[in-house]
Amino acid sequence: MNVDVVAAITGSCVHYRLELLDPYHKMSGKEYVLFGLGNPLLDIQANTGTDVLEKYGLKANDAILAEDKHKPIYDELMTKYDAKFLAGGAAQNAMRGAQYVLPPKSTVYVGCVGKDKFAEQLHAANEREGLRTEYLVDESTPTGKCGVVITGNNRSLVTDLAAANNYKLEHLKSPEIWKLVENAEFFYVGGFHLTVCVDAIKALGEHAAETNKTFVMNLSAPFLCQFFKDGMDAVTPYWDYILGNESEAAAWAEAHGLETTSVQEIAEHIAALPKANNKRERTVVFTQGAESVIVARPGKETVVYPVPKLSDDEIVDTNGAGDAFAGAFLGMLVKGESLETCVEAGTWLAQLAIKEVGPSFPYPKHGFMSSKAGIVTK
Ligand code: 26A
Ligand code: 26A
Repeated sequence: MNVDVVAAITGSCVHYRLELLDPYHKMSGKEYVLFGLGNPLLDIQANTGTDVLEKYGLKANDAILAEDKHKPIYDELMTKYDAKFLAGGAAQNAMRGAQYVLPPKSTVYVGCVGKDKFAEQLHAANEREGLRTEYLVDESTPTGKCGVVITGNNRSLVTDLAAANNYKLEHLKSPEIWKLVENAEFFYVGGFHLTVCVDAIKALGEHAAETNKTFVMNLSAPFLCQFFKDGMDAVTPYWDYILGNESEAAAWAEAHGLETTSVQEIAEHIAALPKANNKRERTVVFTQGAESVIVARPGKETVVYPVPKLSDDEIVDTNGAGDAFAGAFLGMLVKGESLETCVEAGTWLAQLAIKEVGPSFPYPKHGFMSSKAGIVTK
């Protein structure tokens, strides 16, 4: 049957028909519509016993910057635990995730790497998955790395930023890169970048607010709310969407003297904070691992989205689950889908990533089938 006839019969198929004719109809096929900024890192990931956590004083589920006492962990993971080398960096993972659900040439990512084999591996992963890479290259510093200690369903991240720490506003403002910024309609910045270059985050936030584009950030890790609070507060007015998880929400509340541990109340509080661009309301999205996803918007009732159960034997590891959620959420946002579909796709891709080793997605690609709107990606 002709798709137009199907559409005429049932209104719910109108959406499906548009997707078939032009899967990118809401952005009219514009290229590189989503621009990302973050810390490009190579993950050195191994399954270990809890003894490694104890030895290095790590929590089972956390992300920290490596101090000198942590530095031997990378060699230890490689020599004692048969570690795998995987493309990582939280925002970079999310951008690959967004590209997973978007048409080719939708995403572009910047950050700083060295001139070495690790950088080549990151570049190759991005190219394979269709994420355009525009790295600043610091030839005198090695590419950053993240030790990923997997114990059961937990992951502990220990990061030596190295070159990733040397990202500069000048790179973002260079004519070639700024042209990409001006072309983009959506921006995604990892909260982790607050440790590197707040000025670059501000420049993107200001541009988005002035031109009424969409600016999305992720809280990324509890320590950022604690130790990088000033930088975070300085960019908070730019947040159109802020993503995070339950432990980051709790850390935000503690750092801001909020006397509640309710993830919903914290989300509602953040949603109501002042904004730079009042043409867009803020949306706060907090994931909670296996528990429901909480979405708050000012003046609206908070929505709680259930998360399908995963059995233990389906879980390979949870490294990159939150990034995958952010990635598909962003992808659907770019496609102009409803908030409900954004959350549903986020959950779907997070659970696909959980079934892969590290922050990776299955290939050949799986298509996302929204429960409400028919097939959204192929
Ligand atoms: C500044 N820090 C600590 C970091 C990171 C980071 N990405 C950027 N900056 N610490 C860990 N990651 C990445 O988080 C992903 C999982 O969400 C890891 O590389 C890992 O792939
Ligand atoms: C750890 N367990 C049992 C989990 C999950 C999970 N979904 C089911 N079981 N841990 C994480 N997720 C998914 O990843 C997103 C980001 O953490 C959820 O969809 C969660 O919102």
